[in-house]
Parts: sequence; C-alpha cells; structure tokens
Amino acid sequence: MRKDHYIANAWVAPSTGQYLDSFDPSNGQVLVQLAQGNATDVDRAVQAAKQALGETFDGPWGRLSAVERSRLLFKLAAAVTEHAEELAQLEAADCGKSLKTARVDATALARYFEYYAGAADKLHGETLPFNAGYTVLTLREPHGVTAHIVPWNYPMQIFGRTVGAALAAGNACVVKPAEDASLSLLRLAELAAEVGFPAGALNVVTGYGREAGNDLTAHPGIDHISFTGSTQTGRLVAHAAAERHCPVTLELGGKSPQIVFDDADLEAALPVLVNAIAQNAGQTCSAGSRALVQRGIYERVLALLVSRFEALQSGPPALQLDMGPLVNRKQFEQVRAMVEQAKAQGIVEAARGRVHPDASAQGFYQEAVLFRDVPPESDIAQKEIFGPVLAVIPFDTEEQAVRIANGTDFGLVAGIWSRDGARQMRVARKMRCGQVFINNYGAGGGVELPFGGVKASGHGREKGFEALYGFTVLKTIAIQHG
Ligand code: TXE
Repeated sequence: MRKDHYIANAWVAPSTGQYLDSFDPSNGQVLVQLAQGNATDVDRAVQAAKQALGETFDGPWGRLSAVERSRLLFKLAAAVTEHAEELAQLEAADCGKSLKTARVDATALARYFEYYAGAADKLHGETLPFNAGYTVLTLREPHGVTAHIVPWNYPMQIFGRTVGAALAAGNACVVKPAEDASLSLLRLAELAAEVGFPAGALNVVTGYGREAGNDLTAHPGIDHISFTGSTQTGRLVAHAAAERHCPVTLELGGKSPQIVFDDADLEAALPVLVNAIAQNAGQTCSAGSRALVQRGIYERVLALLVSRFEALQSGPPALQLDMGPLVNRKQFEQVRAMVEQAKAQGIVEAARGRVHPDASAQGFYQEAVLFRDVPPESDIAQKEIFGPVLAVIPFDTEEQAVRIANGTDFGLVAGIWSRDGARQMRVARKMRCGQVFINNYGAGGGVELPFGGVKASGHGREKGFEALYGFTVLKTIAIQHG
C-alpha cells in the first residue's frame, strides 16, 4: 500500500517521487509506504492553507463565520463516529496498540471535535473599562497557518486536541504525522474534505521528522507551531520557532508520580496505578511511571502490584490484551536497554508480565516490568522510558513525598491517593506540574480539562477551552469618541 500527501482536499504525490517504509510493530514487516515529504511538499501545503485563509481572512475558509466553522466541526465529529471502527483498525495496525485502546481513541477524537465545534462560536473578546471618551475592546483572531507535529503514540487524540482547537479558532492547519503512524490522520483529512471543509483548511504532509518536520517548523509561512514529542526534538522545534519569532506550544512528556499515602483506598488505587503505566504499553506522555508509596503500606501495595503485573499480557492488537507491541524497533531497544541498565545497577525487578504465545517473534513486544525500592535519583526514576515499566519508591513523610514527586526535570501530571481532604489540597498545591488528580488518574481522558506541562514537560495548554486561547491572537482596539 502507498499513501500520498493530502493537500488542498486532494492526494498529492511527493515532489521527489520518493516514499518511505512505515512498519507494522506487531510483526516488523512493512505496513505502508508513505510519501517522503520535503521542503517543496511542505511549501505546497502551506500555500494551500494560506489560500484557504486569504490575505485578510477573506479566503474560502478565512471568511467563514464561527457558527459555520462550528457546523463543519460537528459534521466531522459525526463522520468520525460513523467511521470509528475503520479509524480504530487503522490506528491499531499502525501504532501496534490494542484494538480496545484504539477504539477508545476514536471515541475521544469524535468528542474533541464535538467539544471544539460547540466552543467555536463562544470564543470572544471583551470590552475593557478605560478612560472617559474611549471604548476599548479585544478581538480573538486566528494566528493564520498553524503547524501541527504529531507523534505516534496517540495520533488521533493529539490531532483532535490540537487541530480541533486550531480549526475552531479559524486557523488553517498543516499537519505532519509521525513516520511510524500516519494512516489515521490521512484518512481524517479525507473525511474533513468529504464533510465540506474548504480546500486548504486542513492539509497533511507525511515524511521524516528531520526532513518534512524540520522544513515545516522552518517555513516562514507558519504562524504557530504545536509540537508533541520528545524533549530533544522539542528543543530543536523551539529554536526553529525562535528564529522567526513564531509562537510555539510544546507537549514533551513526563515522569509523572502517583503518591499513595497510608490512608489511601487501595481497592480504588490499585487498578488505576497499573492502568496508568500499562495503557498503550506505557507510551503515554502522562503515564504514571513512578509510584511513591508510604512506608506503612509499602509491602502490602507491592504484593498487590506484583500479582497484577504478573497477569499483564502483551500481544497482537486484534487480541485486545492489556498491551500491544511497542511502536518500533528503536523504542523497543531503548526500553529493553533501560530495564537491563537498572538491573545492572542492582535495582530489583519485582515482577514481569508475559507475551502472548501468538505474538510474532519479529514484533516489538515488551513485557510489563515492576521495579521495587527504586532510588529516586536513579535513571529509571528520572528518565522517561516510554514503556510499561513502573518504578516503585518508598517514602516516610508528606514532605519527602513532595520532594521526590517534584524531583525530576519533568512536570506534567501527578496523582494523589489519600482520604485526608486537607492533605489532598496541601500536596496538590505543592505539585510542580500541569494537572493533579486526587483519588483518580486522568479523569477518563478529560477532553474538557486543560493539559500541559512545566519544566522539561513543555509549555502551553491543550484540551479544554484554554487550548482555544492558545490558538488565537488577541487584538486590542481603542476607539476615542469623546
Ligand atoms: O520522538 P520525536 P521519537 C518521547 C518518548 C520517546 C522519545 C523518542 O520518550 O521515547 O520521545 O520518540 C517529528 N523537526 N515521546 O523519536 O523525534 C517526528 O517525525 C520537526 C514523548 O518518536 O520527538 C514525529 O512526528 N519535527 C511524546 C514527532 O516529531 C520532528 C510522544 C515526534 O518525534 C523533528 C512521542 C524535527 N527535527 C515520543 N524530528 C509525548 N509527549 O507524548 C522529529 N520530528
């Protein structure tokens, strides 16, 4: 199978005629050949987006009213729901994720479009009190052409939360999916055209990050960049943006802690602690990859975690087990190397899940791994592994828990498990991160809840209404009328 770019509502072959191989993580075979985008292809997509907007927002997309954009987004949400199974199958094959996870992703995607469709005509400026004789008002205008660099772990969900918000706010989008997982986003661009989005409002250019991704972030026609991926590439993208004074939103992953106090409801906490790292085989930016457990319940919690980890199974996406394979060989080798390094450092592996016998030996299957008594300063407690590996860390006091929880370069999400209301708020206020969950983790996805990081986890907010502000520029108009 070969796939071209999708630009201005049409399939467009790569200007060089070159295609890259994208692999099936469940067996290591080539799944699809993707157009290998370069600067010429990127420019074509940016020009299409500019035309859709028009010089002064007078193009076929730029001149639509908020309610017209809203209606198109509602239609896209309905189309996603109608094609949910097809999209989930594409995503599961491409990313290697369990089909049940991919189905959840398709549902979430429809919900993002629905949410932003409903918000498009409620996004407005203000009138400001000012000196006598003046009326001052603000307008929320789109940036213009927005670039969206999407990784491979949740292509549909990340597309929903960045592209959905950008379109609702009136921007025209150029999307660069990951070379490992582009199929669902290409199909979405096609669905957008089918439901009536004007040509150029939404364009997808595939290719390598270092080539098409880099060309997109460097393109002078881009007015805003939204990037989700690694801290290293995020730094490159931020540099490219700085060269042109282009605003940028970075969502760069984390090393998120869940703190379990002595008085926690363990029955409620246990499945959530496991799911927060097993979900998508740990390839989740907000994965709960550190469990900080208070000494009084430490051995009990550990024993419960051990039995749950030993039951976790990885296998082909269609079997709908706990986990599928990791996305590619690089990720697979990286996770294995970090596990081996931790063991070489004397950190104790307390439990390991298993790989289903039907899994191909050429697939990138990694068992879930549980490490106990992990020193908070060790690599396994500090670095983002992006695999199903949980570091369990004991602590004695609340102060110590806060120090360990905040003691990494990252700051994306934290979970707190306790029945003590005062402690819940005290600790939540001290967390240096973008989201805190008390007696839950992730709130079931939370399309409505602003999401993003501090420190090396990035900056800017996605999801919820807050994302819409990020995809607009505020213009102030002061009228002197005496
Ligand atoms: O990421 P990259 P990779 C983390 C996770 C993982 C590590 C490496 O720890 O192990 O990153 O994954 C595009 N200019 N996350 O190598 O390189 C690339 O094509 C512009 C966390 O896949 O950041 C892809 O579309 N774009 C994360 C996207 O960036 C470039 C999700 C991500 O790739 C580019 C994924 C360049 N120079 C990985 N180079 C999260 N926050 O959820 C690459 N890209």
